[in-house]
Amino acid sequence: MATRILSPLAIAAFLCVSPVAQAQSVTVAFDDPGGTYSSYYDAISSATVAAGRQWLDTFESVATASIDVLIGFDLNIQTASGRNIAGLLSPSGFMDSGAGIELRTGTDINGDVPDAQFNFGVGASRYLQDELWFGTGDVPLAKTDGQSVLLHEFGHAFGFNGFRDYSTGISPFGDLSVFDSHMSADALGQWFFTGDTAGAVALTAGNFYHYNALGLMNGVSFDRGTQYAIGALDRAIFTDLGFILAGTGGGDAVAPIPEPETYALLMAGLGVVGFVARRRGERS
Ligand SMILES: [Ca+2]
Ligand SMILES: [Zn+2]
Repeated sequence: MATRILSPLAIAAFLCVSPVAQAQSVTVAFDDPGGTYSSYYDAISSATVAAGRQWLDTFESVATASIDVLIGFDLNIQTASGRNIAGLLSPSGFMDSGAGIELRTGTDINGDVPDAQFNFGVGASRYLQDELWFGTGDVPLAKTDGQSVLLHEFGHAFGFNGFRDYSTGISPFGDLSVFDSHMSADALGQWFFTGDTAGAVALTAGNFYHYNALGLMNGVSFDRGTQYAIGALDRAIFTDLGFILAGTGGGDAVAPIPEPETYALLMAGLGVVGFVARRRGERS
């Protein structure tokens, strides 16, 4: 398992005089035996750090937060996949994201093991090679913005994930993520995320760790030529998940009892995201 560690890319390397000035960071490592896709490392690293930084900047996050991402390349997926590596049961008994816990508290529940893993499809679809665009400035109309895809993946790693079966809505092993704990279905089988801040938000049928409204975490359409951002609805939902908006104060909150969680997502179709669980366990 050749995991090549690129030099950690500090995302906020403040040369601060403050005695508590430790740089938050997003680090990127590659699982790429033989370095087959090494020509993409720089572009992917920059985009991953930039995307992760947007999450760290949006919510109250501690100076010691270091979100460590492992990037892989998968011949068998059409687009991209991602998973959160570790979870922790919250005091209320719901599985909380290790990546989210580290953002908020600096506690790294799985030590040196990466906190999130994102894979890019490199097989027949040539998603990485032909579809994604990495760069700054305007996204070409015929391309999907790689940084936006990574921003979306971070959204799953930090909170849009859970264990419910897409067809039944039931968690097969009884585990519920924090996101799951906010979910309910109406009499017609439409699922909603409900929270004090976000209100009732319709989730995407068959793909319900996404919403139907326009925005970064929508499960309906991920448009080419578009740069996505963390929007008001995303901020509201994350507030309901226990995150605190940057600049509004707040403290740390952690919880005990580690337990593994995994999820995977698969985007299918041109300009359309369809996410499919690839592993037993947490879905996104
Ligand atoms: Ca870790
Ligand atoms: Zn998604």
